[in-house]
Amino acid sequence: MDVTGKRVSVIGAGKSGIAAAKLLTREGAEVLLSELGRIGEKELLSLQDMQIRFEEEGHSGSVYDADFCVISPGIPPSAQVVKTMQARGIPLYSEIEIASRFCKARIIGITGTDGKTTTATLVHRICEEDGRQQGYRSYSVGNIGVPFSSMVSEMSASDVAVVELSSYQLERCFTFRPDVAVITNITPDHLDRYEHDMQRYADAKYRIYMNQSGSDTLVFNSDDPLLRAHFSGAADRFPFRILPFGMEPAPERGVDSRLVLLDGEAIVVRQVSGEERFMVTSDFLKNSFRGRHNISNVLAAVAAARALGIGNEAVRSALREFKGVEHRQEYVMTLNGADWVNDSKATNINAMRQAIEAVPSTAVLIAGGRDKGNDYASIAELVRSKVSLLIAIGESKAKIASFFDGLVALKVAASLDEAVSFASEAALPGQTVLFSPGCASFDMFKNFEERGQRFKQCVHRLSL
Ligand code: UMA
Repeated sequence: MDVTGKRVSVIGAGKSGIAAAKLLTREGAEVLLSELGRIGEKELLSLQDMQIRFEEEGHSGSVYDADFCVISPGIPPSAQVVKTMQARGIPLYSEIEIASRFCKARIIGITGTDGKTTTATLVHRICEEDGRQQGYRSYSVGNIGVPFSSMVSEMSASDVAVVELSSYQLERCFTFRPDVAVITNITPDHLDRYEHDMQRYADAKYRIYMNQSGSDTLVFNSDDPLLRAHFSGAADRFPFRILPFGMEPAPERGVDSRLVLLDGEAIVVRQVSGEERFMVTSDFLKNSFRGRHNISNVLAAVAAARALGIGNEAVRSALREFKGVEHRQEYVMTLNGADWVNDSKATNINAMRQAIEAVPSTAVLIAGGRDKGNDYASIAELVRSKVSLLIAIGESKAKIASFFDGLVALKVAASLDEAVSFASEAALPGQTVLFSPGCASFDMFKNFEERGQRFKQCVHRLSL
């Protein structure tokens, strides 16, 4: 992509906007970075250093004086600035689209409602292991927290970019074409952004494969009913290779040629030359990395590694070493015989369900935060059977308390600190204290990372 002399407006000076502004400036574009709020001091200095034009506290009319615009993922299509850009016919691109146009490396794109960060991290570790032997580097970028644009200039053709992708980031991708695309699952989330239309949310995710062809591979979870239906009979309909994985017994018809599957405790890779028993789950499951959903994430990563042609030893070694991802069912410590688990990343009901299911015995559950239109009916029975005490926090505490009243023992806490102290009084040896909010963090914290850190601090304080 030649952007020399092009006038580009970058809207939003969060992580991705700043990274895109810097990349485009280095590539010769005339950038205006425009932010509705304030830009941090450190970021301001780095922009000044590179002589990047910026504005704060609102988008002026100058943003429309552009050949194209890069929009940050957190800015919804309903934002006035987006509507005006569209009305004026100014092309809008996502930061991922821009980065990918400068990317020489092979791209592994990973999306899905849940499990994408864990799967992306697994794939990245496998590639790192393989890259050490084969002489290439692996980069972990995208929704995971490091903007693709910030690293793309370092990458060479033999490297691998493992890009975690949210639906927001895929919305304004047009030529983005991963060599390997992975979809972990699609369940209701972020529906406020998609006018409560599940199909629109799924369609944003499906953009991951829209430019794939011949030599590219799509890996998908055939246990997911929506994905199974979508890719049913896919071989004839899509111009790329399809590689399903799954834990449930393969259905008689439809997508049943699973290539990576679970047979009892064994991961099996099925191919033309026969079936290969690859590993058993006890080789990689451990206190810090457990639960059926994580077996599913491993299957996705094994399938992606196959698609990349990575040898078995690198995959086995990376999986054996893997200790999970921070804030995703992260084991914190054992106190008086009870395990404390930080699952702050669980911002929807599906993630919360997976965390409760992964608890080996019973749980004291701390949940709540900013509600995203949660319907608790689907986990009511699970909570009744596995949770001995539910402690509700945050903006949604009244909603949670009223839904679960009479179903399970309940407490309402004024803060996360208070919830932790209630939990420590109630937890019995052998139980798990699970912090799995099922809600967004923005009612009380900057983000889920800050929320998880706070939880861990509170738990560590208990041990002093
Ligand atoms: N803003 C405007 N004008 C507006 C509205 C907002 O200027 O009309 C400004 C905001 O004040 C803010 C910026 O635009 O400064 C928007 O930034 P952003 O929300 O897009 O955040 P970034 O810092 O660029 O981080 C983004 C992702 N954030 C979101 O998608 C909300 C990060 O994912 C990602 O790690 C990062 O890019 C690097 O790729 C976070 C996330 O919460 C983890 N993702 C969601 C999720 O996982 O559920 C999708």
